[in-house]
Amino acid sequence: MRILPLFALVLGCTPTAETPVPPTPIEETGDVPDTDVPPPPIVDPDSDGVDASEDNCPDVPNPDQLDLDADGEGDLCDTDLDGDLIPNDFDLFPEDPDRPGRAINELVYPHTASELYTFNVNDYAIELIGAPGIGTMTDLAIDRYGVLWVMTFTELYICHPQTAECWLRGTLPTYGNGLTFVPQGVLEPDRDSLIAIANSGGWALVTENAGGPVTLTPIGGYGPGTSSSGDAFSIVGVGTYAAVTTAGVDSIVEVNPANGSILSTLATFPAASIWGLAGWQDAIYAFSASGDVTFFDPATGDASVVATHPVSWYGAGVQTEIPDE
Ligand SMILES: [Ca+2]
Ligand SMILES: [Ca+2]
Ligand SMILES: [Ca+2]
Ligand SMILES: [Ca+2]
Repeated sequence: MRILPLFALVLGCTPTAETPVPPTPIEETGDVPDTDVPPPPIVDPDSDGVDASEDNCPDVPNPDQLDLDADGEGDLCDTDLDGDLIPNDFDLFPEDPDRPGRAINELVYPHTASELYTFNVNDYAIELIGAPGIGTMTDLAIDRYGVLWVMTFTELYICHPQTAECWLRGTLPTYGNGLTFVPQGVLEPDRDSLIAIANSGGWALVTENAGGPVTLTPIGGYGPGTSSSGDAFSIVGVGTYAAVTTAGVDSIVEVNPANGSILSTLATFPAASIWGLAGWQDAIYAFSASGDVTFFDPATGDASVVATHPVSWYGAGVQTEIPDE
């Protein structure tokens, strides 16, 4: 009868019970347990205290990491600070994404003496942007980033392509009749070049001087006997074309963008005064003093009036590069 309690006692000491584990002796080999390894030193080539893997300007010291447009490129190394797709060097307001505004794809920009318009290359719709109130506008030009420049008889402006707000850039030493950009690489390696065209047909490179009188450097022109009818345009991959007057008749010519010399005559318009010229892929649009817009195909020579507006067109402009978007 004493066997059962003993059996119970034996069961209470089964191997399932916890048994104390003696501490592992620290080996005296000099090894340090993994949990005590210090973090590796940060990689910081510009020494601004921010690890290169997280530094929004890895090569420029910018401990504040400021990033105005939140595009992951810090302000000190972002070539387009405000993210409006106009690089800082060409952005009159490099910290304002809403100014100076960009031309919209598939629109060209005709104007009258006082009003800016858009002309849609797909449906030929004409829309009024507004009246800048800067005096008589003789022509406009648009660079590859979509920045729109306007020339009056006496001054040069940048104007917003959606609001018609304008900002003075300089005064003109002489009267100009036409304005265009020619693409970068033609006259200047790293920028589109602004060209003013005189009534006589002379071409001059426009250089700004901090808001003062701009410098006009003659580079060529249409040649003897041919004057400017009012405009020219140049698009990468499309060509450089001008509206000229010879013996009282207006024509569209292809010109050398480096000096304005005439390469060939594409069409003559005995009955029209072509004061504005713009284009798009496989298309030239002539804006006349009568308000007509004539489509001209430089490959086939076909021409037809595609729109008319009750105004007198004074000029037109289109950017130097057709966007991919
Ligand atoms: Ca940095
Ligand atoms: Ca940025
Ligand atoms: Ca910008
Ligand atoms: Ca801007």
